[in-house]
Amino acid sequence: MRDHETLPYALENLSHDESVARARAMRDRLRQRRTCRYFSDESVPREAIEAAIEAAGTAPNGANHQPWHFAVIQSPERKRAVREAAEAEERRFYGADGTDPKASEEWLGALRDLGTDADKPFLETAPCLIVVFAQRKGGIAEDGETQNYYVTESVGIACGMLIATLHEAGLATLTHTPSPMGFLRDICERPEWEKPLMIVVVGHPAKDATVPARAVEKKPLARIASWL
Ligand code: IYR
Repeated sequence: MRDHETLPYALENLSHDESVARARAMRDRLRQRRTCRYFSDESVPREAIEAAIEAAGTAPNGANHQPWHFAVIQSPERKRAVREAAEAEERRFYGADGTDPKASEEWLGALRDLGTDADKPFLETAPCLIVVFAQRKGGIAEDGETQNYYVTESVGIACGMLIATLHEAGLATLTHTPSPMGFLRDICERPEWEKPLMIVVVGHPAKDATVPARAVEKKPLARIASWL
């Protein structure tokens, strides 16, 4: 019994051939995406960022509470503040502050051929940092009181759609997750019931940007899917 207001389910009806072609075309474009760790300072169009955030805002989510907020940082002062706080955490993570690393030997080993370290100059060089917040509470009214549901799952999916749309717009991205990252709440002036989930760094690759060879190796379909 549908006792709620409804609208017709509207979806383009494609032939099987067209469906396969569209899926493959999308796959092939997404295959071009590379996490970027070397950004230029070239600007990005604000309208592209806005559209990508609107795309992220269509993500499936718990009870349609849309439990996300995207804080777009462009000011050099706030970017510097993010960099300083993030690098302080990363120095503890890598043991670059002269103390024992917070990361295990195994974790540091897993990162070795990705070439990451505690220096995060891209947090200042890139034109735009999108700090993604998960609203633990707030409901649709964002009042900080009503319960939200499947918050991490919802915001994780939204981040995927954000990144895919930015890639489609020809922009390079990097997901960055300093830990802990509560400092982002203060820098972005967000309420205490919001939890920063990740920073999506957005811009253009530096002229001499490289990617680690290992990063382009993707597991084949047979290893990531099973048919039952
Ligand atoms: N947050 C650290 C470490 C790091 C962890 C993973 I897992 C990566 O895939 C990459 C980096 C850093 O940003 O350097």
